[in-house]
Amino acid sequence: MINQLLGIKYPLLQGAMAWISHSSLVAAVSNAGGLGVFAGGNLTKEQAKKEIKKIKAMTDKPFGVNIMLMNPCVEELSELVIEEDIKIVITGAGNPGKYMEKWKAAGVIVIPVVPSVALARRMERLGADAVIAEGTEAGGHVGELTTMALVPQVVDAVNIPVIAAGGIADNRGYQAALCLGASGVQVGTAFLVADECDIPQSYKDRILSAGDTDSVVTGRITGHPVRIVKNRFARQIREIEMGDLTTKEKLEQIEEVTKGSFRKAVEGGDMDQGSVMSGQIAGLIKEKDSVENIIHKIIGE
Ligand code: TUI
Repeated sequence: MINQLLGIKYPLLQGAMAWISHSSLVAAVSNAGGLGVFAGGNLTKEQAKKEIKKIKAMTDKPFGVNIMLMNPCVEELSELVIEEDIKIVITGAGNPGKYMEKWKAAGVIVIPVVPSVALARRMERLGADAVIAEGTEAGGHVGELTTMALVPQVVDAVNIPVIAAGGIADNRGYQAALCLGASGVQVGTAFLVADECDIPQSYKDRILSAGDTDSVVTGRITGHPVRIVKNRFARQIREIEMGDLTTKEKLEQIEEVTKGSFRKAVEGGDMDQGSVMSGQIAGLIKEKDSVENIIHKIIGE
């Protein structure tokens, strides 16, 4: 069902990862039969346009574009996907309600990430073609509910396909998601170690060496909790959060230390001071592999 909707071979979407899911990974996932998803992240319209052109040159298979709704350029990016004739848009980190009508009118398939039943219902009412129910096991910006609790409740609440995300990195996770009623899965962390994933080796090594309890959710106080690997940066945020400052001062300090921290990890390979986003399932990922093999192992081919 989801395969037909998206024109893909396997019901597997690659989770958009800011600064990471660019042309190399996205094209590899789409070429291998999944849905590659380009992360608009915090890019400007011009930066995103350039990368979309690269993806189009690297694959003739369907791919999606993720619009991260906290991006200051979100209005421009919402236009860009129409201008570039993008067929599939995935949204994250907010409510895409105000863009839905425009995208639907342009014939775009819209798949919002939802952290709750309430938002899933609202998205269905606004014309979403499917939703991604993402549990708090996921890396990056997360909601409160676990995949195990969230997915079946969303499945029962809506009549559109539900894609499960958060904590899925092997065939057991894939099968479990289907058992919960999901029509497909979204996988992020497992692709971090893919040969085609263009991040520093230190980031890949950190994922490969991670244990089950090596991630932590930081920044709850900001209203935008983010799951990252425990490191000096994570401890710094935790110390600010637990300290004696006023809330306003804490928020200012967190903003200051967070500025540029993703790029420190993703471009500089700084596993100590960078914001190293990862899901809880990193502990299961023990070897590097090609995108194609990673997908085949998860699907069980
Ligand atoms: O978006 C993600 N994961 C992300 S985005 C990101 S970039 C970022 N960096 C720092 C702070 C915030 C973002 C890194 N990782 N996953 C999808 C997702 N969406 N998770 C949770 C949500 C979500 C949360 C609230 C979706 C909708 C929502 O709606 C609230 C509302 O307004 O109703």
